[in-house]
Amino acid sequence: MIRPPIEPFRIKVVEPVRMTTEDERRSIIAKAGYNLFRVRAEDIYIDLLTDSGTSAMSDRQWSGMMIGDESYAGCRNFYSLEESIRKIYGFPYFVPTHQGRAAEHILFATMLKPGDYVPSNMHFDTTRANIESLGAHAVDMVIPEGLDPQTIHPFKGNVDVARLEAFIREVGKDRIPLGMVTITNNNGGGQPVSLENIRQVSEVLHRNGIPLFIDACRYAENAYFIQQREESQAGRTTLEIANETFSYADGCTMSAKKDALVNIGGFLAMRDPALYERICQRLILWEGFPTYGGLAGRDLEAIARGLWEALDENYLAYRIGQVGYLGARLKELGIPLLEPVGGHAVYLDAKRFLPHIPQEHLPAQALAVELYTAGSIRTVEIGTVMNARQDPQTGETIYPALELVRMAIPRRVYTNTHMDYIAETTARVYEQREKTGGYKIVYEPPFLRHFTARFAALD
Ligand code: P61
Repeated sequence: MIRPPIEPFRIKVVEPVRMTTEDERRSIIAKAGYNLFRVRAEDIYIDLLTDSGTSAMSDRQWSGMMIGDESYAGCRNFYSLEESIRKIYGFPYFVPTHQGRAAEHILFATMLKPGDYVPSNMHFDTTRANIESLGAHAVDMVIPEGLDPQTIHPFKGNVDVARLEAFIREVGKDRIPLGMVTITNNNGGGQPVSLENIRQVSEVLHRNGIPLFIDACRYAENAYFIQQREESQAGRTTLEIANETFSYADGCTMSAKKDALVNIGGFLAMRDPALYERICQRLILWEGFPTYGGLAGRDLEAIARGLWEALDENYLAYRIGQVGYLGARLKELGIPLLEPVGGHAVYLDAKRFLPHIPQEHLPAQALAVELYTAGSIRTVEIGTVMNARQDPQTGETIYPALELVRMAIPRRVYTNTHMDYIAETTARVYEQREKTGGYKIVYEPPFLRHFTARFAALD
């Protein structure tokens, strides 16, 4: 008997959700071109599309919103956020942004030229798209274990440090204005990066005069995994681990919609005052004045408070425990998963779930559609639709190594009974897997196609 974790909160506000019939869902998903991004949220029972911006805020965060200072310049909540960032991240400079990708855009537009390279364990899709839209190259170099859904390793998000060194020698340090590490590695299954790996990456980059920026949106979940899995770190607090994590970096991009437990917001933080000056110029043009950066004062206060709540160890034990509980239930039911289970999501392995559908017929997309039709559960495809590339020389499609369906768990939102429902619905889809067919794309835009693409079922 697998026991779910006990919630370290009680529920003060509830939001009703509505169940539809299977026939209704068949018609809804067909009208949406079989793209779950195009389905209305009201037609979803359990929404696992993302853990981004979907958290339930605490009473302390809501009360902080009531003391939002909406002055154009120098609002008090900016200083409150500054204090949280200094104490947790240790960076002396930061600018708020409306969300993570705005921080990425401003950072890359300031630092990159066409033809430059940015190595990382794995770039998330917005990071990659922001780099590529400037004519630069986003290069992934996660350890080989990170690309195999079945290999058990405590830190599958680690950077392959030997490859990083070889890569710097090959393209030359002058073509690499910065290196990145994504914690936890979202595209690779929400897998953590060890403190030792971050230290080594920092050492290699700095030896070559290259700054390190951390994509920090799940920094607290990563710190918890370090505490639980990295032997030398067992006795330390998650705050101490976060402090040391960022001590190796020159800055970070942050989507506050994840581990700051808010519905909107982000920031870009750094050590270098000259870079900060240049960033402020761009920020004013695109986001807003440097003390609000595209957000309301109240949003800044909610982030300032959420950053601390995310580091609370009772919360983290429950949070990582709930995702782990869903993973364990699915495993018990024989469902093929990416293992170990990640921090913010369970990733179904579509290649093993639907082995009769070849990758060009989009098995992960097919599985996401089935989960919606069977139980009104919305998930997201992280496979060929999101990550396939065109070979620039031959024009041929390069398929991603991982063909996944992500069940991202919003923070403090669903109960453990919901987790049971998700596991049982998935088991029903698994039992009928042979009846599931593939899909083809009938419309796609040039960038980030998964948001708006439309599909048709193959016969
Ligand atoms: C997510 F389907 N993630 O996981 P922003 N870095 C990292 C992220 O996970 C991330 C951002 C930067 C989302 C939202 C999302 O195609 C998609 O605040 C590691 O969303 O701008 C966002 O932060 C960007 C889902 C984003 C998608 C793009 O669900």
